[in-house]
Amino acid sequence: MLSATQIQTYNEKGYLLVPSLVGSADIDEFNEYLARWRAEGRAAVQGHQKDQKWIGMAAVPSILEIVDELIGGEAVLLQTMYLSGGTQSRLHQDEFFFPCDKPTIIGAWIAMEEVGIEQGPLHVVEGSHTGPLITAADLSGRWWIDEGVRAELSDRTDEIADLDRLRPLTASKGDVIFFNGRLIHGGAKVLKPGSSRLSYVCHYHRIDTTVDPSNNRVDLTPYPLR
Ligand SMILES: O=C(O)CCC(=O)C(=O)O
Repeated sequence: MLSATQIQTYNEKGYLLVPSLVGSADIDEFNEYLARWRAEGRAAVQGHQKDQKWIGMAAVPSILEIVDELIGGEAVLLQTMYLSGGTQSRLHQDEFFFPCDKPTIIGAWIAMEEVGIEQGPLHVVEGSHTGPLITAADLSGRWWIDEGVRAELSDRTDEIADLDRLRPLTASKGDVIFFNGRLIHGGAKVLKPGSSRLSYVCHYHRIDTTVDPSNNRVDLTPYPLR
């Protein structure tokens, strides 16, 4: 259970790092499993739709309990990604990709090893979840078909982001960063090219929420975890 201060931090800043939620041995086992997965050339996204290990890590009780608490009800799993290096992805809001009828999207970013500043950690614009949301209607086409539209999304996001509040979130192995689906975030610059940066990112929403799948190229069928 979270403390009142932790809940207040999440509500005000749009994110919360909770230390040591996943045990080191469980992480090592998952990393080894994913190393084999990737060696077989399998895509490291949406693995939970076909694989029990992916589901197990997304449903670690200590994580799920906090997700439920922060979104105010039972969570279902929407999207998963295993990242092996810094993404340097431009600033964005996850709710752009997962438009929903209730703003209950939440990410859980699990540090699968020590992640320092050189590896290009997750970075977030503190408090930006309370600002405007960019939607597909603001853009001139489909982001996954046209690179130019993706750039347009990033440019618009840069315009609304208060970069004075951009925070790199370094983390220790087993820490989990929970972040609001409207929070502006991305991958910080990798200062040591080629360095490993293992993380497993799960996106959930509350069970009573409907996500419009038409703004995404992957299957977004919600996966019940209980
Ligand atoms: O880990 C990162 O670098 C970015 C992750 C991200 O954009 C996300 O989880 O939505």
